[in-house]
Amino acid sequence: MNTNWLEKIDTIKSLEELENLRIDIFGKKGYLTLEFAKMKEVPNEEKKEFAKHLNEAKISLTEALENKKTILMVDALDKQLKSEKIDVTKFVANPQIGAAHPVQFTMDRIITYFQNLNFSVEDGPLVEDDFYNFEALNLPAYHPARDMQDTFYTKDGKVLRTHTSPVQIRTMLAQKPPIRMIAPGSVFRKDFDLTHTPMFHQVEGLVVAGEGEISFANLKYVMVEFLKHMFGDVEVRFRPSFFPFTEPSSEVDISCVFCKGKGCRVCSGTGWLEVLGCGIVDINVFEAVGYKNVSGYAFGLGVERFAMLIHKIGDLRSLFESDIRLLGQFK
Ligand code: 2U9
Repeated sequence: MNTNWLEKIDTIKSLEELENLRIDIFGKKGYLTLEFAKMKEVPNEEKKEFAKHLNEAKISLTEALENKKTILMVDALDKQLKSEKIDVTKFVANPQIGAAHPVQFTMDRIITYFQNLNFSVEDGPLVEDDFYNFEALNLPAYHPARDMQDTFYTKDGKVLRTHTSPVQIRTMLAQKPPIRMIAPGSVFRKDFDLTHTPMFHQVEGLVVAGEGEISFANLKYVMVEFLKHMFGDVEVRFRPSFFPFTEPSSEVDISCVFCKGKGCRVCSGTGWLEVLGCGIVDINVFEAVGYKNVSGYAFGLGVERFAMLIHKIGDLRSLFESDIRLLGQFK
């Protein structure tokens, strides 16, 4: 009978069949279970021989089942490996080539421009302390920009940075003037409509040198050259404005890239597009970081807006949809 079971194990072709056969032998009503149950009917003088015989059968059948299981599992793995084999050297006629996302492309162009002027590229945390994001930037408590409606606060009183300016504060605290830096990165504001997304990208810049060494003329020259680098042959104009961290401050427009300044839907008929803000760093900001006898300028811009004007993209939301039909156009 033992050899009979061993032969059966030998012919098994699948793990499922093998399991059924194991139950036929070792299960509740299996062959060996029933044989062991017969023990009590065996006369005492034969019991020893009977038990020895059954135990040997148990050992050899267990072993045979285990061996067969290993063989079948190795076979199955072998088959799987063969069916999933990939030829990594195979020539593919039409490979899909990726491209930089328009926001990344624009960001890189901006960063390269300032690196060539010897600006360092700095970064910092996205979750900030009130001091770096507001207080040190001349935005004291109860300033409207701190409103819960505009700013994402965490439960423990931190903020998702609303601009990259905290990086300039951290850099000033860690280094000594002269400083010539940009801070590119993502920022967060509670704003969601046709022209705003709750996360967007900024590049801000800061230059600090000794007292009387930095003038608005320096700022103006660098901004005009930068905008010509980004948008080609455009007119640039400065309008007086206000920011808490700069004084005097200015908003900067370029002649409309769509109508060349004639007036169209995009520029609301004005012929001008606002592209950045800038100014001479407010004395209160320098005081907050303990800088004395210095002068400096700063600027800030939204990268998505630049990307839309450079690539003539009409809808801000298309920059956030990862639609391959849009991305495919920027190879
Ligand atoms: C320090 C001192 C001054 C950064 C500046 C702007 C003007 C500005 C906006 C442009 C479009 C933000 O993305 S946007 O909405 N930014 O107009 N930013 S001056 O001034 C600083 C920053 C840091 C220590």
